[in-house]
Amino acid sequence: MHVDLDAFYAAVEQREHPELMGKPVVVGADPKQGKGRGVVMTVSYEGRKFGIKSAMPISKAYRLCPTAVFTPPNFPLYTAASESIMRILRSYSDKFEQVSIDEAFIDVSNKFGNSRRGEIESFAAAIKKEILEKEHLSCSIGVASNKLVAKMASDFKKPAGLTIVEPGKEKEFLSPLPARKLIGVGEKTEAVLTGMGINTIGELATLPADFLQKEFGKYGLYLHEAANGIDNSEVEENYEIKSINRNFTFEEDTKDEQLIFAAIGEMLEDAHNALSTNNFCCRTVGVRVRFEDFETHTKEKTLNEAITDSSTTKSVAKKLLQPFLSDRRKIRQVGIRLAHLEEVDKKQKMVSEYFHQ
Ligand code: TTP
Ligand code: MG
Repeated sequence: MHVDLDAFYAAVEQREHPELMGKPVVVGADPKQGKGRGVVMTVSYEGRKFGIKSAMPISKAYRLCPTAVFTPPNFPLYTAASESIMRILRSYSDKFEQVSIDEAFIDVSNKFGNSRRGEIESFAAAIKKEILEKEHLSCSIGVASNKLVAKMASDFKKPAGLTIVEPGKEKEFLSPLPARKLIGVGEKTEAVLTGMGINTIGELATLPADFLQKEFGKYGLYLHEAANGIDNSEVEENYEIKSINRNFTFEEDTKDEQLIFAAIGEMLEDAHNALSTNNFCCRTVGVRVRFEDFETHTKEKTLNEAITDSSTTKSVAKKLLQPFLSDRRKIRQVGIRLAHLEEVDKKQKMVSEYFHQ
């Protein structure tokens, strides 16, 4: 199963600023009345109707729809949303692989038989519902017998789509799609293929493997297998820990500072436990506050020295929280983040291991 969020950055902006709902929203560089440089990172589905696309010059996007809302990216917000979504997805399977900020594979092969369409549909619906309820974001899901086809399937019907490719139907599904849609086929390959009279994945699939290998080398073999719907790669967990995050939603929205600090303190203790079991320390402490109206803010501080104790992170977190506590709104959810993780003094560890042999 491949899950990909819909118009991710733009959807987060719409969520944070409800007045942008239903409008063309372009996330990227400042268009400066059409004279700006830089590119479009993404655009809401409302903006796609005007022909605006990711990676397009921002000046062109402005020409296509000058009345669109143009906004610069707010990465901490996207990262926070991504992290909670990934935590949700991870809970649906033991085998999980995050591919980018807004997409992941989950291996569900042990959960269903071959043709339990109804079960798969309700499983996918449960995932969508949880992401919608907890994060107010929509995603598209593709299900297939392998990762490649699942990823192609999640892209097939967007936004909010669900596409199930039954085992044995992989080639049939891919065949009519344009060759450019195949994962790994970029503009250059597309041009070469067009030159050969190849426009669809189905046409590409008919070219012999050795011919493609001669033309493109090892990548040619990949093209042959991919076009034929073959992919034997496993869903692999990326074990590298980049940060530790915890969130807590209050039973009732609150302004009670003691309650808020207690929640933060508990999460920091928990995060420090996770750190010390892995013999890690951190340099960045972050807090995340979601107000009753769902507006979400993050604040971080990076220190020069490694932090190993929770009393330091607690006092940093307390300071970071102050401006949010004076807001007139109640708080719905608080979160913490420890990042810039480093292994605790490697040398020290080696010495102590040596003496304990
Ligand atoms: P995508 O999943 O490719 O795009 P998307 O989520 O905006 O839209 P879709 O509904 O088609 O999935 O990328 C995820 C995010 O990555 C996107 O919101 C912004 C960012 N991004 C860039 O910054 N530059 C790019 O060229 C692309 C393609 C994406
Ligand atoms: Mg996406």
